Amino acid sequence: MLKLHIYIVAACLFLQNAPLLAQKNSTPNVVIIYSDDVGYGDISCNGATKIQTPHIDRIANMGIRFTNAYATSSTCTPSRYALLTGEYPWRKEGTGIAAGNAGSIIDKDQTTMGDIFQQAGYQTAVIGKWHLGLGGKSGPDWNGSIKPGPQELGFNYSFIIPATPDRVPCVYVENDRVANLDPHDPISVSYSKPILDLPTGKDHPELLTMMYSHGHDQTIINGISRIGYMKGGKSAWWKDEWMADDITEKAIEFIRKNQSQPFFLYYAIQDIHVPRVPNPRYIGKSGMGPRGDALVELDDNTGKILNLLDSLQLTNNTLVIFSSDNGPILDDGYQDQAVEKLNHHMPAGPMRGGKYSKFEGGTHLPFLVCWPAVIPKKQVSNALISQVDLIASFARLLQQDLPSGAAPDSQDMLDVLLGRSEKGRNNLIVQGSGNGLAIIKGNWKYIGPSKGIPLLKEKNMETGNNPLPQLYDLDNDIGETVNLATVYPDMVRELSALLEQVQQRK
Ligand code: NG6
Ligand code: CA
Repeated sequence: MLKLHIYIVAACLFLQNAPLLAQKNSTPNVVIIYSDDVGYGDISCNGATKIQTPHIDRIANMGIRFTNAYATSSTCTPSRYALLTGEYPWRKEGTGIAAGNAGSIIDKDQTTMGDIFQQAGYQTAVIGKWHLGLGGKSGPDWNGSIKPGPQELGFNYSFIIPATPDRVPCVYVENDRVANLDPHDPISVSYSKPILDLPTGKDHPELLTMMYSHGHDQTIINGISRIGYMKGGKSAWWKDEWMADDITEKAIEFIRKNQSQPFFLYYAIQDIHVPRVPNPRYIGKSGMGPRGDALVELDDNTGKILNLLDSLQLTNNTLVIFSSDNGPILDDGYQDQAVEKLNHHMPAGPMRGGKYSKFEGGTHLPFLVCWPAVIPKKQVSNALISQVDLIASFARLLQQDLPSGAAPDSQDMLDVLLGRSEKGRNNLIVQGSGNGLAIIKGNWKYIGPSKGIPLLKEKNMETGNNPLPQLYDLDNDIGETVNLATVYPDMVRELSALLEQVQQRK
């Protein structure tokens, strides 16, 4: 009798808690750790041996390591556009690498990933690199209220680098204002003509603490010359060596503040984009110069976020994703010894090309997912998946409808993300620099003919552009060494037709 009672009480408790459990399992906290210019081979769980990334690897150990995951593009702005909107960036004009004073690239009426989380009752934040333009068509008013910005695009809170660490203005924007701006020292920014107040790298190389290798010879801020000209705003200038700390601190604050309700954090740390200026704590840690040291910094900051989730007992019900916006590059414009100190490390793993490239190195990236309450540990998934799919997948997880026409290229890959299925996308389009696109289907990759230059000489980077069609068998040749286009003309025809068809479809 007593036993029966216990069963009944237990059953009642279970039933009472069932909706809660179900609800909990559909409203995890979500943290996207979106690193910058980190290649597939840059993390030790993907095979790096010259560098160790134990904290990043923890995510793989707690969940799934994807071997076949992609960004849509091999540069930042288009990849971030796709991540947040679920639309292939080449469908929209103006999604190339954005200048530091570009107007907002995402329209206010587009549905973003932030919107989906907000609709589901989450607190949302973007903290780190934005690089999707700010303000109206003519760009932001740096000395006033900067709108539209992340707050108009689904984020309750934002603390951002407007563009890139190598582009002016070198200030953070917190919500709609430049942080720490002294109104008596207003900011002006120009990407066309020099503003004469501050010296440039071109005219005053003797003032530089890090010499440029190509481009990056305009206004000098903190001893580093940048892309673009600026003056004023001195009290608001970031300190490059504290940038990762500043971003991580704000992320920690946001998580702490929202620990008792569902939150979505898009943590877009600037590492390991140029200029690579890790905090002095990390200097010399990798033996590979600033690029390797910035990787150690990235890993350490990832650890800080994971440790915080542990200490707040949020790990179990937080879905964490680690990825990168585009593939790796060694010399991206500063003389920081990335080439000289590489020590046989392979940033893109076995893949050809990197940042700016249509070859695999450009878009085939680290992608790790954990959510301990739901996803079993230590899995490897070979499913074809793209960052563009996250918004539709989250919409299903959160049981939110996407408005019609929103996120047109995003496919619901929730089961793949949660390790319940290996059935990834049927096909995926990837974009490099230069015209033309590439499509991946099964083991085949077709790169359409392109007039773009085949080699970025000063960066020593192959773009994958070729006036002839290219076809690679990724199962047997992930390094894209043998062009099989003339051997399998039918496959070339099929994939170029499919590429065309997806391009036409809206
Ligand atoms: C390029 C910059 C490069 C980097 C890139 C954007 C030059 C010569 N090169 O134009 O250094 O800033 O833009 O990188 O200016 S991304 O990761 O944000 O796409
Ligand atoms: Ca990038």
